[in-house]
Amino acid sequence: MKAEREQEQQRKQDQEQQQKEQFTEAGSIAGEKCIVIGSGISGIGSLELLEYMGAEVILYDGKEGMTERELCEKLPLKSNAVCMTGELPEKIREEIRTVVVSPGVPVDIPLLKEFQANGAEIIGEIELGYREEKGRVAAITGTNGKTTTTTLVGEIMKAHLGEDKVFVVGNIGNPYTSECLKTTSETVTVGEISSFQLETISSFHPAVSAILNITPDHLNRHHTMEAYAAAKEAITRNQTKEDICVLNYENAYTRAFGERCPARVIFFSAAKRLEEGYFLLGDKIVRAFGGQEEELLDIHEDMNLVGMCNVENVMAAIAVGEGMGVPIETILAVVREFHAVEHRIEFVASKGGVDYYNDSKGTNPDAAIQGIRAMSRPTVLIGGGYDKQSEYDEWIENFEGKVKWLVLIGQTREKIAACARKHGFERIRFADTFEECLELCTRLAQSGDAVLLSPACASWGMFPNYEVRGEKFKEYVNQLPST
Ligand code: UMA
Repeated sequence: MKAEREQEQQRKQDQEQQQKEQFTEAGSIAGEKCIVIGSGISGIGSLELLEYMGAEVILYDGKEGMTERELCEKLPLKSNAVCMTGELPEKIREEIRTVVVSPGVPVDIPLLKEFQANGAEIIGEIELGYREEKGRVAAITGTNGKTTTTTLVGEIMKAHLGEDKVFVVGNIGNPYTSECLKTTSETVTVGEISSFQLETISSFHPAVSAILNITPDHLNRHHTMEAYAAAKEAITRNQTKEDICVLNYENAYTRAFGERCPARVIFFSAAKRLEEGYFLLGDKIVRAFGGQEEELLDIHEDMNLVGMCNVENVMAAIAVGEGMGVPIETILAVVREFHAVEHRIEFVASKGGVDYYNDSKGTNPDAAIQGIRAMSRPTVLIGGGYDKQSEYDEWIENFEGKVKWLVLIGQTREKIAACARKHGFERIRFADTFEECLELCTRLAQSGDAVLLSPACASWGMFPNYEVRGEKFKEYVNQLPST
């Protein structure tokens, strides 16, 4: 059994090395024709790295109506890349050997299938960055909590190694390809890795991974929960028992995955006293190992974050930190100082006795459930946005008399309203613009209430991303009179 495991481990290491060498060996990518699909931040990061490595790069964007000229305007100053939009010439579709695809591009589109059929390798920006990685990697995925946990792990690693030895990359908004060349054998990269990004990895191999939870999201892209869960589980694909995977015991998917996870599993639980792992007991976060229990933190006295979701994020971050070899005292000191990540149940201001919270990152029903659960006052809730084909029943069931008014915006507003009415919730208002919505919330809220932007939907369609939506909310709140 042990010999088999060692063999398997060796096989994975050899494969990984081979894939890395394909890129780093002198001349392997130099002069090769590559195509980067998508001209967002991952596309531009990939393009810069490929050009640095000597590849001939085509930048392609499939956005309808985009001209080659518009695309060229996105090129970095020193780039020699060729820009292409619309139908690609057959010659290009046949001769390209490496395709670097942006996370927002579905992997099953005909263009990618054709490249694949012609023998090209399809990789994502994370895989491309990882092939130049020289240090250790901690990688965090999950439907919700990724950004908070990744940021906290980043802070923990910086406290341990120093600011300049840690890179925080990935879905958090910082492309891996922009940092990977700075890595050394002494650095650590902490990655927030989305399911989209995990669909296009092959050799990516974190020393410590975490899957915080898996609940319905992005089903328009992954089609089934099984496919979505499989994408998340791929974070452990190249891990062995020498590595660690941190999993949530209270999530059915991640608990079941613990049985077949290739890495050593460390569980955390907000509900159950575990024999081994991290768990919540009363108000204390406790660590149990080797038959010994140790109280680590009081969730009220030692944490500045609100909501049970954040207790889970903190437990996961402690587990990842310890897995990466950081002393517990360092970890706990960082947790005590850590404040909410922007746009995640972020307290903005109190105006006229009303507390305003920005949870713009509540982009799916499960994340928004955490938002509403964290409120302790009657709440005017802002919901709605881009349709990811989510179901809203569970979110609405969690209103539990706390939501006074639901103000709806965006593409999903009718669907959410219908669902709310089905659950007997009638206090619904519609707004056509975000400005109208914000003014309406201020009129509906009374002193002692909260206004919460936690829309259960992505921002696309009304905003370029959830950050802009959150910024607009904060700008509006900050200009309100204090009394
Ligand atoms: N495009 C095509 N063809 C398509 C779809 C898109 O050419 O079929 C083009 C678009 O026209 C556009 C470009 O692709 O020019 C956009 O690429 P992208 O959507 O991958 O955006 P990036 O700017 O590269 O940002 C991506 C992540 N975006 C998505 O996954 C949608 C960012 O996560 C991430 O921060 C960034 O890479 C760096 O890693 C954002 C996100 O919304 C925050 N993530 C989702 C989430 O958190 O729920 C997964």
